[in-house]
Amino acid sequence: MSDHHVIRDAEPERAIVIAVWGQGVDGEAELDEMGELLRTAHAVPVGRVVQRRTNPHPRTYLGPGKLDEVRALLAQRSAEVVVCDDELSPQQQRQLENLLDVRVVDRTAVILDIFAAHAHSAEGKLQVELAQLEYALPRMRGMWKHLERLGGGVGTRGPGESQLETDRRLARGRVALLRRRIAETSKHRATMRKRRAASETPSVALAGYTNVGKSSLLNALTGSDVSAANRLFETLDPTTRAYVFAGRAYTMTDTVGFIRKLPHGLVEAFSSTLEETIAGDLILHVADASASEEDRLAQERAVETVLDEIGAASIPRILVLNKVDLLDPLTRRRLANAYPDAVLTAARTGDGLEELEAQIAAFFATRFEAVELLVPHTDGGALASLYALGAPIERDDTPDGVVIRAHLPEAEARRYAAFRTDRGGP
Ligand SMILES: Nc1nc2c(ncn2[C@@H]2O[C@H](COP(=O)(O)OP(=O)(O)OP(=O)(O)O)[C@@H](O)[C@H]2O)c(=O)[nH]1
Ligand SMILES: [Mg+2]
Repeated sequence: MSDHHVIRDAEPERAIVIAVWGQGVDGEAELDEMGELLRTAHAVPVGRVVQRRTNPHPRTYLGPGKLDEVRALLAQRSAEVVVCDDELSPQQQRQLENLLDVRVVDRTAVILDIFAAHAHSAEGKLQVELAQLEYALPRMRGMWKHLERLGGGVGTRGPGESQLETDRRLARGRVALLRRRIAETSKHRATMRKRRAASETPSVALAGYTNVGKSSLLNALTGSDVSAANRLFETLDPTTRAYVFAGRAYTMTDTVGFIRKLPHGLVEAFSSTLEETIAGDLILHVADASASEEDRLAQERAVETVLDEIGAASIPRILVLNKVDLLDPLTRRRLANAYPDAVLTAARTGDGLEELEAQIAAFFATRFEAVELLVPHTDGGALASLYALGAPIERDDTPDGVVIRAHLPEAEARRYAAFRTDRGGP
């Protein structure tokens, strides 16, 4: 698949970005984002060619006149690759490469490359490889062009063609293997999650567009040290942290960020991780308060689309507008007025974090009960399982037994009803 790769160790590659905008569409922000993607993939955008038309040209993406423009710009800017802001059909990509005589890469390939470079866990790597193979399969071709010519005649299969068939078969076999492996790891994770769910520790998931500050919020709230950087898709592997606030234990999960036109193959490959990590009790939808309104809304829509796709649409959520430290007071007040239910935060300065914690606590408040228990010394099992819940416990050893004060999830509180001293038994 090396012919789709943008990432190079040496000098960043110089790229001309091409895009098609429908009537009345302003894709400036999206093209800026493409620039960010390219920089993350160690390439530099050195020019752009945009065509206004209702739909991309079916065979060549851009029309013939615009292709001349691209050709001229390639030479003028000494660019060596053309990057398309949309996913190209295999035919479009092939045509463009033939007509322009340079490598042509589409948005999906760029995102796949970044994912490949940022995947650390074994499962993340498998998922990216799966998405890459699915993407490459219909695009496999051309490596044996010189042999293809030997085939020629009607009904004959040249050696080039049969080699391609072999390669495709190998790739399909690998796809099947990857799917099985991913299914196995995700089964294991599902077991872990069930264990967590059984403890009824409330779980909070961070979701949102890439680079909005999800990992920074996780770090600020839980005192962790998850990698946060001004790069797109810094986080790929989900991280779950235990977290105690106002005497209650929670888990908080940070996972991959979303982006407009997130390649479907990636969503599919990552769906098991996403479903399990996002399927918490509460989603914090984190958005960038410092983005323009239009941009932010487009980003929020992209996030909602993916949440929908992975079946998380019905999970309650709190909108968190992060990076408010970048706003002037007036804009900040306007935002607060426009989104009365949202929490304004700045992970960087700690601003608004208390308010966020209070909102999370309020959301779960109905699900917790303050209990006082007297557990007989003979009942070590009950004590052990109480501790296993992970909730902070106040403990007092008395001659009659162990006195416990804790906030327990309602279901757990019921389970220990027989030990309760703060109100009648069952
Ligand atoms: N000014 C400002 N910058 C912030 C804030 N929170 C995060 N950042 C910066 O935004 C960039 C992205 O932060 P991350 O926490 O990595 O964002 P993320 O949402 O986890 O990003 P991905 O993992 O790539 O999806 C980093 O450079 C952070 O330092 C904030 O409240 N204010
Ligand atoms: Mg992150």
